[in-house]
Amino acid sequence: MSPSLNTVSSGSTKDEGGGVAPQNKGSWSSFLKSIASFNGDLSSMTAPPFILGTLSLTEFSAYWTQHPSVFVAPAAEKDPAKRAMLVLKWFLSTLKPSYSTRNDKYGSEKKPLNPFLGELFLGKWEDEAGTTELVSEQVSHHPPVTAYCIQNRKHGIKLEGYNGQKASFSRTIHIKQIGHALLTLTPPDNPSAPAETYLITLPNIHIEGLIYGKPFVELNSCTYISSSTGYTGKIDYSGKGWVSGKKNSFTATLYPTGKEKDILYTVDGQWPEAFTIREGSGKHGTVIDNYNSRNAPITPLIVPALEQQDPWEANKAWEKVITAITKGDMDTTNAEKSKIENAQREYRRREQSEGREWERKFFTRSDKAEDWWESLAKGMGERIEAEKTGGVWRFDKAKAETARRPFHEGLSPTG
Ligand code: HC3
Repeated sequence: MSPSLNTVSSGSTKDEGGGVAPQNKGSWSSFLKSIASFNGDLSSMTAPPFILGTLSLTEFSAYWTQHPSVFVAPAAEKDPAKRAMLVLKWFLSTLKPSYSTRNDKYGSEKKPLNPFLGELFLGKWEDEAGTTELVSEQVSHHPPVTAYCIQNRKHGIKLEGYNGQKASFSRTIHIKQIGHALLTLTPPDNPSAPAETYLITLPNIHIEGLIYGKPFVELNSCTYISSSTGYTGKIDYSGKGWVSGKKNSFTATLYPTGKEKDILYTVDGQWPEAFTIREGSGKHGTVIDNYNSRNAPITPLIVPALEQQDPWEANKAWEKVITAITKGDMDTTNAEKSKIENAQREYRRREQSEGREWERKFFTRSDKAEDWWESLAKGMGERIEAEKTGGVWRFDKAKAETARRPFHEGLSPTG
């Protein structure tokens, strides 16, 4: 049975001992040799059995909201600058769940399952923030792209986004994240005003500790959050250098867009541990919040029981593969994966010969981003690279209202 059925945080198989077990040392060095020339989609990275994870990338979308009350907090703040700061705080609080939950004690980051086109991951969180709903769908296979929408209707807040990854090797594995997230909220001081938006860029990643067989994620350079209310959050990531520095560190600043020197808030810390939010610039401003990433209460994601899941839902679709990986049974793992891959090839062949496309259940593609979206990106020196994600993927409310199980009647991921 999948270890990831009820909560995302209990998802991956952990190597509690840390490092590669003696019997796996040979296949680990073969893996390191094989990735030295690696370049491309994560799906083409072949990994030895003991580093195969049991979480699919569609499930990773849930890491955005392990703390629903932090997610909805901006919706209650009347001052726009403080609201932007709370959005920044929430984003920083998602870094530990996203990039180190699976890897808490020792470097043991595993290779996730590569979603197939049409794979769904649906769930919700219920807590003092009310109900927060999650929809995640694999919307493209070539290039691989996952889209998601997370919304809390009570607080009028919605996060939608899509992302793909491009991997390359140079001293270690580098992963470029392509895509964006967009947070939309209704300002509480003026509920009749148009919703405000925050465009969020995604950090690039490299893997540390490969040589020691203890892989963990480190984030690179910087990302931005640009708001329609005229504020920019800039997050600079850094790691442990040869001489100084601590792993998984960052410094973030919030300033009026275009005035990078007029810092309103500064945040610094280590994202898997803790961070401090101060007023103004540098280390001397008044502390207004200390956030402890380790103790922050996690609300478990509720996903339907396996028997109630549709064949296109991740846990159901990957059930046999997950069981086989958990048992270390590689023959069955490969046989069950092949069933999915072969059926997917057949679906694509048929669609091509019939001149139609796979039907996405919750998201719709457009060829380019709307102008206001491009202009938020431009303010951060970025561009919406629609050509790299098979288009721009937006949550489609009309589709979502009619989508229900069985999602693709008569069809299953294995054909
Ligand atoms: C790089 C990564 C796969 C991609 C994961 C992404 C970028 C997926 C989208 C989420 O929103 C955020 C996210 C978090 C973690 C990222 C994974 C960490 C490790 C994994 C590599 C492919 C694993 C490499 C295998 C090994 C054995 C070297 O660790």
